[in-house]
Amino acid sequence: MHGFRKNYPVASEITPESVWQSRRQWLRAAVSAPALLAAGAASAKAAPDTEPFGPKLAATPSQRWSTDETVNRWSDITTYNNFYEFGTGKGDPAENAGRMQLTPWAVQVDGAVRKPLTLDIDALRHLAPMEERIYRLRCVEAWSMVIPWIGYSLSHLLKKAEPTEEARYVVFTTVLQPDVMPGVRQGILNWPYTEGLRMDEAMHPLTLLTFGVYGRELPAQNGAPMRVIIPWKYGFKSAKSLVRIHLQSTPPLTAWMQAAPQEYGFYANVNPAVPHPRWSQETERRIGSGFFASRIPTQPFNGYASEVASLYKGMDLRRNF
Ligand SMILES: Nc1nc2c(c(=O)[nH]1)N[C@H]1C(S)=C(S)[C@@H](COP(=O)(O)O)O[C@H]1N2
Ligand SMILES: [Mo]
Repeated sequence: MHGFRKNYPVASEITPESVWQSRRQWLRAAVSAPALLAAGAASAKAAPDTEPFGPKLAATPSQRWSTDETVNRWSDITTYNNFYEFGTGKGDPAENAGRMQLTPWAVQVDGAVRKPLTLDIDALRHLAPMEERIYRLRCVEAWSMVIPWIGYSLSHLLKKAEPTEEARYVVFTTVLQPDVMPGVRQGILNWPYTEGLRMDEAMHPLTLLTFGVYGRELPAQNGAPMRVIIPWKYGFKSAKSLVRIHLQSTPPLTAWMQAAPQEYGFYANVNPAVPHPRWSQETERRIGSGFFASRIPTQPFNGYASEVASLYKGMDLRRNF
C-alpha cells in the first residue's frame, strides 16, 4: 500500500520515503478532525505507475484540511476523467485536452463586486500561499478518488474583488474553445460549462481554487490552469479551466440543470440518502482499489458533514438535492 506513497513527490521536491512517513504521522495525529477521517479505509494495491510529470508547483501540506486515506495514483487521476468538452469517454480528456490553448490565460471576477478584477494566471498563482490538500472526490456516477490538490481557498480571491450585499451566488464559467473541443461540437450540454455556488458555500475555506495536483501544475485534462474543487459536493460542481467568476443576486441555472433538471440539482451535496433517479448513491467504487474490491459506503457531505452541514440547517435536502 505504500507503493503509492513512494511514487508521490511532495511539494516541489522528490521526498524521501522517511519524510513522507513522518508526514503520515502528523496526518494521523489529526484524528481530532473526525469528519475528514471518517470514511472507510480504502485499501488500494501497490502497482507500478507513471511518475507525476509537468511543471512543479510548491505547496505547504495542509493538516487541517486533509484526509489521510491512501491517495490515488497519478495515472488514475490523470487518465480517468470527466471533461465533456473533450468527449464523454473517461479517456477522452487525457487524449484531447492537450490541444487546449493555455496561454495567455486571464480570469475575470465581476458582477456584484466593488472591484471587478481581470487577473492573469501568474497573478492568480501568487495571490495567496499554495496549500496541498488531500480531498476525497465523489462523482455523481458513484466512483471516487483521493486526490492531493494544490491551491488556496477561493475566499482569498473573492475578498479581493470586494463583494457587495447583492452578491448571494457565484457563477463559474469554463473556457470555450470549440475548435479543439470535440464534445462541444457534439452538443450534450449548453456550452460553455457553467456551475454555481451560494455565496456562503463559495466562501467556505474547504472550497479550493485549484492550480495543481501531486506537486505539479494541473494537467489539461484536470482543468488547467485553474479550476475549483468543492469536496462535499458531487464532482460536476467542480468546474474546470475557469475564465470567469461572476457574482450575482439570483441562483444561476447551471449547464447540468439545463440539461437534466430532475437529475442534477443546484446543491448537489453528496448524500447517500437521496438516490439519483437512475441509481443509488449509498455506496461508491474507489478507483484504483481493484476490480473485486468491495464498494465503500458513501458519507453524507462526502465525509465533510462536521465542516459544512450547518450551511444547510433547516433545508429539506431531498427537495434541495
Ligand atoms: N468544464 C468542465 N468541468 C468539469 C466537468 C466537465 O465535463 N467540464 N466534469 C465534472 C465532473 S462530472 C467531475 S467528476 C470532475 C472530474 O474532475 P477530474 O477529472 O479532475 O477528476 O470534473 C468536473 N468539472
Ligand atoms: Mo462527476
